[in-house]
Amino acid sequence: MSFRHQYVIGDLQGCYAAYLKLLELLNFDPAQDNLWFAGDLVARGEDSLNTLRHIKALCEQGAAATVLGNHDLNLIAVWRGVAKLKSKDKTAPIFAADDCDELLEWLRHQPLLAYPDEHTVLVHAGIPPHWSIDEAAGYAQQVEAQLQSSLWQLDRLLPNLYSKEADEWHTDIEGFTKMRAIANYFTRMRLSKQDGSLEFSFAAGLDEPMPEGFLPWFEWQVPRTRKILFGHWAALKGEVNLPHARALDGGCVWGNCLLAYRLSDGQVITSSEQCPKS
Ligand SMILES: [Mn+2]
Repeated sequence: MSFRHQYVIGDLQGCYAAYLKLLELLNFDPAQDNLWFAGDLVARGEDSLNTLRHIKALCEQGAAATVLGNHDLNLIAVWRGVAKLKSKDKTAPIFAADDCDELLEWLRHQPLLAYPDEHTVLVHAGIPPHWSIDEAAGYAQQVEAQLQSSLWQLDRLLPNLYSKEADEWHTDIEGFTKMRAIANYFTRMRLSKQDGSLEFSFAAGLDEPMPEGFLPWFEWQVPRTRKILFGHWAALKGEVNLPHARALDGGCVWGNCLLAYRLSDGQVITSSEQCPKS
């Protein structure tokens, strides 16, 4: 199927009004156009429930696709009783809704990595410097298989996806440690070393001092066969635009904007609609 336009949209975080405004700006038509989402569909914005419902419906009619972010994984963990609902996340209405189970069943079947077209790859946080894109796709599938498995298997996986300290990646890493390391690269990474070591405390902008030995993951010089489109790092405000990496989280939920990257020409369309304060 060929689309009129395809756009990759950065972190929505439940900013439903800003999302609808962006669709209006794009003149989005689900019969002709296609959307890709960089994950973190839900959390701090004013209406995560309707954001999730809207995107699920679009995906089911073949007009959209998404990858999972850290807030999406957290929503699944809260659903399964593995994580506590954080008060700053405005996601309680999802768990009170009649269609909660349908929404979460759908969400856990979404991938960690997707190919919007032959030139790009989409992930929530990034791809570490010590993995090729093909290797990354293989690792993504290993975690996706467990997320999409039986609820019994899902409930074994979820508590193991969390730890304060980042795990070291090595060739014989296995089991849940490996699953957690993979999920951390795809959904939480900002700074890394060239060997893939991670640092989770830094979330500031690029002009702030960084811990010794670490760089933003996309600054390690690695030949890439596709441009990596990513969200997650709101402090970048979508301003990182390298030949091999493009930031798309405009920090909408923090009072900035929502970004849509047009796949055909790389143009970025910005919606500055402010989120209602809740
Ligand atoms: Mn995130």
